[in-house]
Amino acid sequence: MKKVVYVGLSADILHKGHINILKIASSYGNVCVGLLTDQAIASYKNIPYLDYEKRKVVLESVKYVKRVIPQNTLDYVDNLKLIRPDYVIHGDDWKTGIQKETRKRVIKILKTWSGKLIEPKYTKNISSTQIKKEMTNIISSPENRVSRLKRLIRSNDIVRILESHNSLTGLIIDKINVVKNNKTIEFDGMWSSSLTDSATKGLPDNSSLSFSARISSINDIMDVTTKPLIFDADNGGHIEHLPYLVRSLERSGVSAIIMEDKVGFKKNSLFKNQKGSKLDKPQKFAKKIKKICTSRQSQDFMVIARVESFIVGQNLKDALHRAEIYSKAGADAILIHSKEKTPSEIFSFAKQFRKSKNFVPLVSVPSTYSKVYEKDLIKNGFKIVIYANQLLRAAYPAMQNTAITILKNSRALEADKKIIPIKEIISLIKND
Ligand code: SPV
Ligand code: MG
Repeated sequence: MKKVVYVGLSADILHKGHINILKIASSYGNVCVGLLTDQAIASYKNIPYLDYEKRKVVLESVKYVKRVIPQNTLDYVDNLKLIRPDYVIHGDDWKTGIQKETRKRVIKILKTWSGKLIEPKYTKNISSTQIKKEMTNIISSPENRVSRLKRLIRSNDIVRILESHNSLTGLIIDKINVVKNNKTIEFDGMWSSSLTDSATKGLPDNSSLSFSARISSINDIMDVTTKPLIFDADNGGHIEHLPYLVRSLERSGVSAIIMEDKVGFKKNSLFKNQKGSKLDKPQKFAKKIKKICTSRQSQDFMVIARVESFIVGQNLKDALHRAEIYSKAGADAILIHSKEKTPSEIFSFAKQFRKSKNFVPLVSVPSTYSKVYEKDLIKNGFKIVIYANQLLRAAYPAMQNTAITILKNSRALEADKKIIPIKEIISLIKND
């Protein structure tokens, strides 16, 4: 009988390095590929460009592969116990780094049935530059971008969103990452904030900036970025206009619309005085949600209902009542907003709402309760965290101080010390 060979792969961009491993593997016997699920990949880096099913189809058609099964964790042990392969094949690049422990566990479990680990030399210098360039085109295409937020919600413990008020901030969100505990951490997407988009244009956050101007800002951002974007639609405007707004948003590649249940003259929710802002009738607001659900082209385009009960001084009961109605109307997620200094009121909401059969993922905007850690949001059932205004709040005082420094010194030398050199700003935007 032919021997069984196990190969664990992510295979997002299938290249000659993979083919080399699979070819060697097939010379030992029948190859079973343990294909890492989106969730398994998200446990240590960003989710792959292509989802599990798409990657599976490609691998199944490779002649060296007999079958493909899901590997649900970075760890091989569960699958190995199931398959009991004679061989595991892996490139020799996992002896150090994040997969070092995984490798040790593979060797240990294989020993129990006298299986062997074979480690061919890792293929270096594959030209990934060209491949990545092509992939960027795929992932930044509107259809792919729209769907990406839902995929992130399914795969990640928490989806981390940061405010973007222009293309440069979009690029920061696209590119910045930090490595923490062997894990690459980055922002998953952008928030088009009514507050910061308006402020950037010198306007108050009272809907005086039209949706068409907002969409034009978004298009600038979309032109140069790849990550999903969530659109802050205030209260969505007139129900009759919503289908047109949704159409424009989808065409731009936006992944979700967030709509708040307030009526009357629009005021930013973080203002102490909410006089003049009233909550909409829940059933009336539910109709707006339904309208979006029926007018969207892609089922992956998400409608997120924003409950403003706590903002206007209403209680937990009112917030829960509304969340139930909005969820039944088709909301894909609920943003429970708060302007308290601690997350206690949103956590008590989450505790109750989690018991409901209409529970949908929760969204948090920790502007006033900024001390909350993401791990505590996760524990309490939150799936999306939106850092709603921090980049503008960082940029504005920096620019103001520079202007003051030049005025005070009647020259620019002193300001130079606190700002980046000209050559850095020139090379900031790569022209390749
Ligand atoms: C925004 O960023 O525009 C928001 C969040 O809607 S808040 O400012 O808290 O209302
Ligand atoms: Mg807003």
